[in-house]
Amino acid sequence: MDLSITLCGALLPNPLVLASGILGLSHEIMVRVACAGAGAITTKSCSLKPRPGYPNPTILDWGSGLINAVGLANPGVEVMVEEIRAAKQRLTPLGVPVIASIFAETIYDFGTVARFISEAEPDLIEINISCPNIDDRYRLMFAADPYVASQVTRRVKQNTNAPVLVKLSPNVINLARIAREVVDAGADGITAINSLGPGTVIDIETCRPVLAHKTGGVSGPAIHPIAVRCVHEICRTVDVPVVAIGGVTTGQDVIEMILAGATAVGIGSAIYYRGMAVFQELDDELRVYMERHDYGDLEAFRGKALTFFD
Ligand code: RRO
Repeated sequence: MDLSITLCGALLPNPLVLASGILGLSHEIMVRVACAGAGAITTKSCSLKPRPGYPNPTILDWGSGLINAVGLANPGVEVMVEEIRAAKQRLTPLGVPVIASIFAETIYDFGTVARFISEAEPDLIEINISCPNIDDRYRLMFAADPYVASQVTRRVKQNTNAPVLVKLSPNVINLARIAREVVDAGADGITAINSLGPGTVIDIETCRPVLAHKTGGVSGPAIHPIAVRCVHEICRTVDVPVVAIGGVTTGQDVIEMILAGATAVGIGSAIYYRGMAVFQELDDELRVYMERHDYGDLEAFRGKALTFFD
């Protein structure tokens, strides 16, 4: 049985990708995740300059999922270039690609970060235009506006030869149009979704919001059905590979994403719930399903649910 996939020219041994923001800052941890069975590793989003992020608490298990306001904490692109170089040295022989996630505060800076990070020769670049934790309440996410999202995509494409994934947000009313615009602007693939919200959790004893930043992005099992709907909407609209993320915790969740048309599936909060062994366990769960249905590879059932939404 063959679980390998090709994602925008990169060969992955299996479709289970470490999602951005989870464990992906140092090369040692990236190697650990790859050795645990991930098919590709996405780094935490990095920006032009280092960012300290928001004060603690930055993440909370609220019962049916997680909520976070990490605040794009990262050591800056210069340090991440070195981390990715070191990670690639170890991961390329294992056949596990590295996806460099980048973020910037302006359309122009997205191009600059893309140019710098390309020096590390990541297998793919993921453009994070969908973080729900941006500080200024009057500034929209780049992912909220089809024109702005396409301009960011164009700028990054002009500054790198690596294939580019654009990470979209569920917190929009025109997801299909945004997907179409970024693909028309040159996106080689789409990652969907970033966390939902922002939301908030209030401590009923102190009457205060629990997160220091007060609001944060919601992830985990509670958002999974929303993620599946977003992935299906994107897959029926555009003809590029989609990395599906959002509350994927079980083998059933992985299969749902592939039936909705996903090429690869991102794993994030499931590491918190099931530990690092989750990659191997999901791989096993996927194989059991494929054996039961007599599928030899993922292509045999990818997008099989799409026609039922017509
Ligand atoms: O760092 C964060 O607070 C963060 C980011 Br960059 C993102 O893309 N999504 C999220 O839920 N948190």
